[in-house]
Amino acid sequence: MIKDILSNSVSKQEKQLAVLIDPDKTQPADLFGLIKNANACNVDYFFVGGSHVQHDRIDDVIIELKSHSELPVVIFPGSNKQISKHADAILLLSLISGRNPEYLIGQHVNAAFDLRESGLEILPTSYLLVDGGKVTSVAYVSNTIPIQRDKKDLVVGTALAGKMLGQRVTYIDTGSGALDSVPLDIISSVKVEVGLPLIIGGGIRTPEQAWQICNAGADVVVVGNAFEEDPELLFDIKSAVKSSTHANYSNLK
Ligand code: 1GP
Repeated sequence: MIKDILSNSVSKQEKQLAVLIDPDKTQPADLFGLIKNANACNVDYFFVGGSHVQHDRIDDVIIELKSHSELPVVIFPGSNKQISKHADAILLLSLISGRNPEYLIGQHVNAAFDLRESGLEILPTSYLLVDGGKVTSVAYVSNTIPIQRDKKDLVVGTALAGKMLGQRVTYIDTGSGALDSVPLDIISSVKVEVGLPLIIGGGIRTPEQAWQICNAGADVVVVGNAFEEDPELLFDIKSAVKSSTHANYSNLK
């Protein structure tokens, strides 16, 4: 079960890396290179999903991943259409930083019977958007306003409320292609105050950034765009994530 892999890593303080694949943006030729590198450096998960993905594309991509890799595949859905029985699990996201009922409960109701049929492992997840310096697709499509970067207490309070409502994972995102990643003080406060497995994504492009984010308290770092542009970056980011308990990033060089 993915929840056991995740909680084992959290308890051992072993940080993890997820490679995000957006089926609408990743061409089949690029996918092959990504899978090859992900296998070679043994990343922890493939996350698959996006704000505009067509249902049949998500199936195709997950089948392709499963036929060339044994790494776990977790759906990171942009809508109730993004369900595939070929994946290992799904992050059942409730977009609790927003006030759009569609993304708090509406899509979930539409997906409920299909999810039950799929047999997928379900990971109930608080999903919070924090401003990353530009309007990203997820903010536009979900019609929600990300929380401002200087509103740390609001982020912590929202994540805490998610935990009290029974969510098992916290995912804080600035959105794919964001200019800035989630501020480090937000990451460390949410980790201390909420204590659930913490996933951080959006705008992560360098090993240094990934290292700092893990060191601040993230348990899983998600990278999408940067690997689409340069699949070789996977090796450096994976080793930064793995080594993130070192006191100083420069010690690694
Ligand atoms: C977005 O967290 C992901 O939802 C990843 O973002 O594509 O900017 O790496 P990037």
